[in-house]
Amino acid sequence: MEYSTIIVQREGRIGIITLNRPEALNALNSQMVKELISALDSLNQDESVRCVIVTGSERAFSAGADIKEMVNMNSVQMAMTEHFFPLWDKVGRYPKPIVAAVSGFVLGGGLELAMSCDIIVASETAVFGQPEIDIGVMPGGGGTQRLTRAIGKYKAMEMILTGKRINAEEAYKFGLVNAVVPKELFIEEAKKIATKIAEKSPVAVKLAKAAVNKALEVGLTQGLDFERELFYLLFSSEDKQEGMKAFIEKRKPDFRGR
Ligand code: DAK
Repeated sequence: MEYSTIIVQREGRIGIITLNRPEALNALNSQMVKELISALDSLNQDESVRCVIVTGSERAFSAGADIKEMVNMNSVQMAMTEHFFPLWDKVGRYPKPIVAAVSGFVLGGGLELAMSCDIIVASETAVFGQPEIDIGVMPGGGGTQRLTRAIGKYKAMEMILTGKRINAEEAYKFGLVNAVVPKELFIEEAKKIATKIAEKSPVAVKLAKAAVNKALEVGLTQGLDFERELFYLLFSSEDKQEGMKAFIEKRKPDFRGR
């Protein structure tokens, strides 16, 4: 697929998707959503890619869904819109880890996209918000659920009901982001983390990610059962053999994803 609203690159074992609608602060329109889904599919199929970074520009990760595209849509048209739900679903259930590298505006659907990723690295200029209330709606891409799980009911309630934005430092304090770095470094920092993940066994990474996500969906007993099953499963991977042998032989493991 030819991309007009995103840029897709591969750097070693990392796939990098850059949102690229600077004139609209990377607002997510239907074209961008389609392209994101296609890019994620192709990076997932590419065995050489072990971790994905989703990023935007220094000024804006994304200012949310494209309001100009939604302004004349009624509820039936919105419900029939195929292009939004598949994106959250795709990112939320993506088998490979996704690091969001965010800077500037991270608002509405932009914040929901970042929160669907697994790790969030922020530039010191990042501002986070769910401002949908200001345009007469509410978060619809997972914001009420993911933000509440990330920062707790009271802070989430204030952000969602008043449209209050928080800065990167607050986001870090509240546990919404993994790291805050100078604006020149947010992509570099995300690459460092992605590179570390990409060196591990892709099988172990995939199952560990699934197990952590399970913790947000089920009770403790069911979560522990799920974890144990995946743990046993890893003992039939070649990567487990390689990892343990490499430790004993005092060398770096060569993980192949088998
Ligand atoms: N949509 C469309 N265009 C946008 C935009 C947006 N969300 N945000 C910014 N732009 C455009 C502006 O219209 C402007 O375009 P021109 O006027 O130059 O043509 C350009 O980007 C630059 O923006 P500003 O001139 O406003 O720049 P400022 O620095 O003054 O302000 C701002 C930046 C980010 C504070 C401001 O632009 C702003 O408040 N933007 C709107 C933020 C917002 O309300 N975001 C939430 C959108 S609603 C769904 C699931 C989820 C969603 C939808 C569906 N389903 C499951 C179906 C998500 C909904 C949302 O995200």
